Amino acid sequence: MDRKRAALINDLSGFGRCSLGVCVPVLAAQGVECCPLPTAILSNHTGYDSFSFTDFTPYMRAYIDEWKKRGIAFDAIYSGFLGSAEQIGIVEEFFDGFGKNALKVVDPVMGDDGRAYTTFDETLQKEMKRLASRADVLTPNVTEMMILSDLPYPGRTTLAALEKTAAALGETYGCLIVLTGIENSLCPDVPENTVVNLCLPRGGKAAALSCKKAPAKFAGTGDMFASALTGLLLRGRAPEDAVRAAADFVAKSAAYTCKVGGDPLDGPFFEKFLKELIPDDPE
Ligand code: PXL
Repeated sequence: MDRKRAALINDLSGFGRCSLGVCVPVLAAQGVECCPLPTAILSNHTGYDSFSFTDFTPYMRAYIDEWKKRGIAFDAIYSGFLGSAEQIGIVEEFFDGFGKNALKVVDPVMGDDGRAYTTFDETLQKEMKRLASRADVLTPNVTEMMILSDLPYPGRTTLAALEKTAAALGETYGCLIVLTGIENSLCPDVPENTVVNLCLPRGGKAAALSCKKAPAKFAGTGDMFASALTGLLLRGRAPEDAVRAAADFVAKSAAYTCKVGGDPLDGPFFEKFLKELIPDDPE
């Protein structure tokens, strides 16, 4: 198997499947060597009513300098949850130092359901725009796409209108845009029990890819999706195919968790489905 190595810039939430707790197993299952660069260490993700939070910003540069000393090279750099403007700057420096031959995937984690996360003020939004402009692959949800596009969140809209905004963003940033999690509550042209992900390859044709919607909204699904997508793209899968397979992995995990009565806040039981991501490898 062709060996690939990825730097994963994200927080470590000890409980509640998300961020590094999801990225590492999902990429490792696909044969990718995972090198985590933590941005913060939390007891559990911020969706619970309390959590401990240790900001890792003061330690990140010394950590990265050791990687530089060792001359480590990466095939992919994937960034997720970032907590401060300084941290976004550190990721930009990381792209400068390690990004030359790496696929740069930015999941611009900033908000959901029309609201920016409380930690994400306007300064941070501006910084995130700069980082997003460096990406090869950008995986916003609708809220994040609107923030990146300086547009208000639509009450109701159509797939065609979202595609137009996503295409303009892809044009501005010169990258593959995967717009995630479009549902009927926002877009009446999406069927009730369906989630659509829009895949807009750079200079290519847009595709609206549907999968089954789980009856509950789970934490961590964005991280599961972006991690699976990064691995699939690294393995050479075409964007449309990679989006379909990543969405299928998330949808199956969520449906199973609903069936067995898991708490959506704890994230989908994806562990059972990791085997489906393992490549067929003759070696
Ligand atoms: O899944 C996104 C995410 C990542 N990291 C932390 C979070 C969240 C979403 O709530 O709280 C710490």
